[in-house]
Amino acid sequence: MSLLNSASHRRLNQLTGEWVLVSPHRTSRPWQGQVEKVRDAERPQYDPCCYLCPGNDRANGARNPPYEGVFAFDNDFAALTPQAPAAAFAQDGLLVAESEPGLCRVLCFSERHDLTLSRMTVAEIVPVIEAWREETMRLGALDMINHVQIFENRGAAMGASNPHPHCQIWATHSIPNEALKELTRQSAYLAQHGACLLCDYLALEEKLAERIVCRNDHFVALVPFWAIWPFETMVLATRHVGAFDELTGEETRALADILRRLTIRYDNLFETDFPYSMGIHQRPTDSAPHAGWHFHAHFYPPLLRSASVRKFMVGFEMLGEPQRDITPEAAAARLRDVSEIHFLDQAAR
Ligand code: H2U
Ligand code: ZN
Repeated sequence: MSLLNSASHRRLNQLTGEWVLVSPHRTSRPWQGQVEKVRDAERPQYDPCCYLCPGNDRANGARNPPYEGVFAFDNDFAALTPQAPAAAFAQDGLLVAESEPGLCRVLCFSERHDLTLSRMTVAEIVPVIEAWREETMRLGALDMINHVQIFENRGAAMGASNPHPHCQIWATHSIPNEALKELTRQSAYLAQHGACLLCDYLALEEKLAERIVCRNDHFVALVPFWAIWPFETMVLATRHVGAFDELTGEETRALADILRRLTIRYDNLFETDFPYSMGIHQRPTDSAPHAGWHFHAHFYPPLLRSASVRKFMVGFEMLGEPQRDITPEAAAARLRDVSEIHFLDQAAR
């Protein structure tokens, strides 16, 4: 028994500098809650009431074209507006605000209402990644934009308003909190060690092989040593790249492959449409070199024990710091153990 699998301990998140409390001994406590499998209703390929399906009207009156494949548009209810006046507000040094111009986009992955990344082929996911690259480059080139955040909320449990496969893109003037923490830590590591934090971390994880879920020639999916959510994962490029514009065609296909395989494993874990918030962290677009930035994605899924039992970030987590019971090593083993053939395809066999 080592510290890491027996007694309460804290682990340092090297990317953010924040700690997570791990309580491996609690996984043996009794559980009398629900454990049933829960599946969303079968979805049609086209839903006449869906505001993201081709040819349908959106909530503000615009109409989607009869698109096939990917389709991007300006969010009709954008959280950021480009016209925000350049102004700052401060009162007695305590009430501080600043303007935040930006743009919000919505990107549909497919015309098919019933698909998810886990049900799409590599050939179908590649255009999604190409659209992520184009959106990043176009938005990032704007003077007012210094950071582009791509994220997908999947499932009602994570606040997705619509099951049609889509993500959001928020381009902001400022570098938001999470990216700024990672930027600070990665830059400091480079200055101190003359090497990339995530290159070094990945090399260590590959040597230990304990937290790796799956990999291909260009990407690795692993449960980070400092994961907060029970089945949290990170997808890391094996080469030191900072953003989409540096990915080769082969790396783009490899990213599509790893996203597909990881999301299949997630769906298979509890035989459900596995909810998560997922996002890509790439180098800020403020035109500084940010040589320490290493391209990666995070998956934050809320589920803990079954399709219906989720983890809540409440109590100590809200007032103290995040806490987990199942260790990252045990979570990685669970994800490694499930098949890469989607359970719906297994049933069809
Ligand atoms: P989420 O499922 O992650 O909420 O993303 C859907 C986005 O789509 C959401 O931000 C936008 C919402 O503002 N939207 C439109 O832009 N037009 C619509 O007609 C409905 C929803
Ligand atoms: Zn739809």
